[in-house]
This record gives sequence, structure tokens and C-alpha cells, in this order.
Amino acid sequence: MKSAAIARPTEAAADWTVPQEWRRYSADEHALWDELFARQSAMLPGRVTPAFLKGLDILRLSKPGIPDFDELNERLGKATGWKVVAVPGLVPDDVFFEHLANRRFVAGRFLRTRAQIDYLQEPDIFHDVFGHVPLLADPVFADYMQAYGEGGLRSARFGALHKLARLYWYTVEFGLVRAGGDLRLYGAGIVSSRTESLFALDDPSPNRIGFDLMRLMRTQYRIDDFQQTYFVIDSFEDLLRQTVETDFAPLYAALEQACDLAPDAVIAGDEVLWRGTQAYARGRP
Ligand code: HBI
Ligand code: FE
Repeated sequence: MKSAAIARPTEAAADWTVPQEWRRYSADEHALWDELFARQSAMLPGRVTPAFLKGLDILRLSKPGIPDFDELNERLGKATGWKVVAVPGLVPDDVFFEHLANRRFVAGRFLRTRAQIDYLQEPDIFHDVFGHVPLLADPVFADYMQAYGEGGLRSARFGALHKLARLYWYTVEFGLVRAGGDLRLYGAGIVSSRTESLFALDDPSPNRIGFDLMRLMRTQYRIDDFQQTYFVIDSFEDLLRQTVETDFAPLYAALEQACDLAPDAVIAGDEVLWRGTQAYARGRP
């Protein structure tokens, strides 16, 4: 998440984009994409929010091989006016927000190797396209992502970027949503991971806590392991409404006074849907 020090590669444009160069993917890479796709899409029915499956369908992501962004963008553009653009890797926060605010989603163009099939640090094309892009075909989630980008551009003035980054983390990357009496996955970091898509819903270890914007922005997160807490939204409509109707300036001011919360904290006022045992986290180095 710290990106102050990344330098723009010379092949990238001023906005950090690069051509996808779809023709350069090897047969092995297309085959690995197919394997990842089959493995993840098989475990998602009944676990992921229906809007995600609808997005896979609208965008025809089940077509074999790594998606060609030009073709993907025709479908995505028709659905919500969003567009996927390729970048070499992590981009600086302001660049990231500027793209989101203009309904462009930056995606890595490289694919993980077989040795990294279950874990890699940088977002590759499978995480970015399989994980994030299906929900960009959902009109409400699409508006939320744009609102997040606009909020990100504003947050710089308040020096509150790392607080706002938590909102992205605990919603866009690792969010859960209510569905009837049940919970469903929607975060891209979960749905693109075989192990976390089981852990986040079924494991007794993590807390599952009702979404509360201020509470969430006080909560530290782990970047290197399963989350210790998942925040549960009521719906995309509610998430969007809270994000656009809230004036973040007084929230940021209040956050400066409030202390940060540990990733496993449970505090008075939390709507605890599941009090985690934290057994998994305690067994880790
Ligand atoms: N760059 N390519 C890329 N992908 C991201 O998800 C990303 C980024 N730069 C910054 C960033 N995310 C963060 O600022 C957000 O997670 C808040
Ligand atoms: Fe991501």
C-alpha cells in the first residue's frame, strides 16, 4: 500500500498505463489462466454474491484463455461505462485514484507463475480481472468504485490516505455482504483466492462484524495472511449511499483523536455476527 517510492517504468505512459499486448501471452499462460478460472469459479456458486456470477456472465469471462482487454472493454463499457487499462504493477495512490474516479480500473498484465499459484504479493491479471472486474459490471458497485476514487483524491488534503485505504481493503478486497440470513463473498482478494474463499465464510477463526465506517477506518489490517476480521455490509446500495452521503472531513478529524484498533479487536458497539476464536492467527509465526 505504500507507494511513494515506486518509479514509473520508461515504457509506461504519463498515466502509468501500458498496452496489454495480448498476443504475447504464451500457451502455458493461457492454460494456467484456464486452470485458475476453473478452480475458482467452481467454488463460488452459493458462496459469492450473485452480482459477481452475473458479472462473469455479462462479460463472458468463462471464454477460454486470458481475456483480451479490448474485447472485455466492449462488454464492460456497455454494462457500466467502466474500462480496464493495463499497468506494469503497483501504481502510486494518486494515479490509482485518478483512474478510478474516471471509471478506469488499472490491472496488472502479467500472470503469476505456477509456483505462485496460491500466493503472490503484487496484483496480477488473475487477481485484477477475475477478482475485481465482474463487479464493475454491476451498476451500483461500479458507482461505489468511482466514489472511492473521488474520495481518494480528496483524502490527500487531509493526510488521511492510509485511513481511507482501509475502506478499500475491508470492502473491495476483503468484504462480505449479507444475503438473507446468510453471508456471501464479494471482496476481490477473497474471491481470487482458493483458500481464503473457504476461510472467510466457514472458518471459526476470524471475526465477522457489521460494517461501520468509522470503526472500520480505525482498524489495522494484515497484508500477508488471512484477515482476522471481515466487515459485513448490508448491500452495495447501502455501501454506496454511506460513502457518498458521508462528509469524510469530520471523520478524518475524529480519526486523528481515536486510537487504531488491532486487526482482531472486538469493541463495545460492534455488531458482532461471529466472534472469532482467532485460533488460526494464533497458530501463525
Ligand atoms: N496499484 N496496480 C495497483 N493496484 C492497486 O490495487 C493499487 C495500486 N496502487 C495503490 C493502491 N492500490 C492503494 O492506494 C489502494 O489499495 C487504496
Ligand atoms: Fe485488488
